Amino acid sequence: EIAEGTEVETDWYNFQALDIPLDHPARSSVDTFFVDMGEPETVLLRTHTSPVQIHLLERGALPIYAVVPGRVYRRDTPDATHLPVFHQIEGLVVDHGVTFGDLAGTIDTFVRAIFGSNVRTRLRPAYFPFTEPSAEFEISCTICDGAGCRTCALTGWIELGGCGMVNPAVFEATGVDAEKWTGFAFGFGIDRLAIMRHGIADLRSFIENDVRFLNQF
Ligand code: 2NM
Repeated sequence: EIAEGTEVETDWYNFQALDIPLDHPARSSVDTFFVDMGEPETVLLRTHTSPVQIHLLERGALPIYAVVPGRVYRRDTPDATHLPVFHQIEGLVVDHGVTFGDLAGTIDTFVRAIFGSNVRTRLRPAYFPFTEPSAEFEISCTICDGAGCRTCALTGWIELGGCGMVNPAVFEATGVDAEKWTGFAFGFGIDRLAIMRHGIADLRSFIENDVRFLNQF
């Protein structure tokens, strides 16, 4: 399923149901665009596409095999690597007996389809409130093939996104029985992916509407 939600969300779907604590930095007005709708609920422009997954889980139609592409908003000053409006794609699988191995295989398959079958992937331990365990996934550097260069800061690896096994707290918040179902989720920025895939120097090229840029695609 390709799931699309709305760009305006409530605090519950964007933060609370994802187990993001009240004092988490992502919640601050430094990072989030709030929409002034008055009481009773805090309304905002979604900062990630994860609230769409909360709606999918709440719907209760299991199993779930979904990708969620869409526009997201964060209060960043535009520069070569940041735009206040950008795009993510996230994936969510919930079924009986879903494992971390299924997650690793899915990411590996996806990355090879985008970048070619020579590209290698690896997972590094990380922390997200909504997954446990969590990892960042990296690909072997598409510029130097892992040897180490300026693009990958001599490491041979480039971070693409985050992933993990859905935190049982998220199942609990959405009414899914965590004793019966397990799941994984992953997410990353599409704009950054496109930049690497096509060797684009500056994210702002995407929104300047220069036909010399656009005609290349
Ligand atoms: C990420 C990284 C890790 C994620 C988790 C969920 C949900 F709702 F199922 F819990 N949605 N998306 C997730 C997990 C997203 O993006 C960096």
